[in-house]
Amino acid sequence: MLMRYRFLLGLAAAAMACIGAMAQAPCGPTPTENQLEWQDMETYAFIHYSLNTYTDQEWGYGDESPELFNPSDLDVTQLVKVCKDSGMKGIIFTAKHHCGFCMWPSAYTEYSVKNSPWKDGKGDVVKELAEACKEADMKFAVYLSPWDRNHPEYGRDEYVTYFRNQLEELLTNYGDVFEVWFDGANGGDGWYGGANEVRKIDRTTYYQWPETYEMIRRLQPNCLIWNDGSDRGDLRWVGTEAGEVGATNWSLLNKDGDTDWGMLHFGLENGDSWVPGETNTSIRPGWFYHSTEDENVKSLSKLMDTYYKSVGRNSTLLLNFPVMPNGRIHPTDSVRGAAFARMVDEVFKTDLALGATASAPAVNDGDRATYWSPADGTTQGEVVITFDEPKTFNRFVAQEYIPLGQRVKAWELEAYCDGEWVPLKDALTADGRLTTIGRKRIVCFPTVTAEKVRFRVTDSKCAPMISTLSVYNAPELTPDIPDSGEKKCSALRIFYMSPMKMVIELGGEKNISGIRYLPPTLSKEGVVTHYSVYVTTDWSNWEKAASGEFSNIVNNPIWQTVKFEPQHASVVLIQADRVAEGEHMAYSDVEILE
Ligand code: FUL
Repeated sequence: MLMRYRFLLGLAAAAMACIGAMAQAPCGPTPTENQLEWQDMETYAFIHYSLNTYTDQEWGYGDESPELFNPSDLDVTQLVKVCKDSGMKGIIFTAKHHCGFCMWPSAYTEYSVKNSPWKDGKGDVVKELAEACKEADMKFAVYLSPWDRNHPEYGRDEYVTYFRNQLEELLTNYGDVFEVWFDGANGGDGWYGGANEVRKIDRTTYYQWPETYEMIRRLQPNCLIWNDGSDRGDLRWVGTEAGEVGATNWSLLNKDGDTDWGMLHFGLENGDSWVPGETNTSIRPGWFYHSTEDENVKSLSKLMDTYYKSVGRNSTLLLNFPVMPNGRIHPTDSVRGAAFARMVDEVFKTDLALGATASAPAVNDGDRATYWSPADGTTQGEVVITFDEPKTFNRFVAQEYIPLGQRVKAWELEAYCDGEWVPLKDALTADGRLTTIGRKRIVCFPTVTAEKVRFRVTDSKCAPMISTLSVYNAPELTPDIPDSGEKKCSALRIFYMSPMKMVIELGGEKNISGIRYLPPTLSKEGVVTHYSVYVTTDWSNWEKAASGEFSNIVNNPIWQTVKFEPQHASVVLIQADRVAEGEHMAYSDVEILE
């Protein structure tokens, strides 16, 4: 494995530098070649596109008609170009989301593009996209939802066979697949062939993952398995869809046993398996396209923050671009994506350490396969980089030689300015402390001008192995905070709250067209998953304005917008038909849309 890695980088073993005999042994679990190659992609895209795009939902129930799928202008080359121009190295496509609708003409179901008017049922989005990716030299991967709200047999063994057959189609007919994404969501209820019921499964046993994994390895030996369930795949979820992993991030987990939130978010220092974290988030609040979110595309500074908190924290960034009903990515998203890619290039254009003198030349020779390790094999040590003349900078990058394991537990960074060493702290964490490194750790701090920079490992599991230390000066970014664009009622008055109801007085009669709900973000307690909205002008005749599900609100606790036919009202009642946990509804904020 190590040899192959060196080979991939086009290096001879003789190029290794500063290796003590002891330091060459692996330290705990090590990555596979596939995992190493995958992490080197750094940024790749998700594309969420399905029937939800046509129903303005985040999760389909499974009974939506295939006839809804009829894009007027689907152009997969535009999708691929937008992703590529945004710096993405590949695309993971929602071949099947929870609604069960297949974006390819699967031989095993009628619920697919073959029964849609698009291309008279002769189209295959998966095929077109896979081919366009190949053409553009982008990697291709699939998201196949294990939860299927359409399938009549969901919850029984027959469905597991169906799921595997579908996976076999996807891994056989569409060329190389770099990753398979098995979303863990399972809200329980669904259409299920007309049964309209709640079906709970035991995630630890139902899908019989070991057999499925065997098939994947056989059909696509280079494919990585993403699974947030108890059957450990090759990659892990980082416990949030907000776009950040812990500043301390071990690429390790235990092979067996439950994974709690902390293990997902920070990894496990002494885990027995190499399971690196993949940070997934959307360029918009939701995963699917909603025109109401056109003004809420992430700002450039937010995207950069996300980059530092994913790629810069020993993870990768899986950034989602939703497709509009016409079959294209919205121009705001593509412009923002391209600005993001340009900014990443700009920030990391000139490595100021490259021309400097390092006390261990392996760290700034531009070669990731050479590394510095303390000569005596101890778990502490330092490297000083001296510039020819004082340099101005605000970013520092450290990389471990991970083919032999992740080692560093704590380190410090200092700049030598005006005759003294000043500590440089991580500005993106509360305490500024520097802990793990892994494949890449980026530290952001206020701009300094210094003659030298000192990197000091203070604690490590085994002798540290540092392949690269780099220094950059990022241009200043002015944060652009997007406006939601909606006109909102001011002077909201929550008149009354009972455990599952909230009554809001509008302070006079108004025409209202919707509500917005921001759930509590730190706990599932009281998060409304199913709602009804009623309005009245006289407190006695109540009209139902809307009801439905806030799909995926638990994992992605963002503003939820409910639009309805304009209603004349002086009082609005929001009822929680179901909450994720507990017996009371809770909220961070509520707005009424005029
Ligand atoms: C979640 C799903 O429920 C969302 O709809 C989305 O696909 C996201 C990437 O994963 O768990």
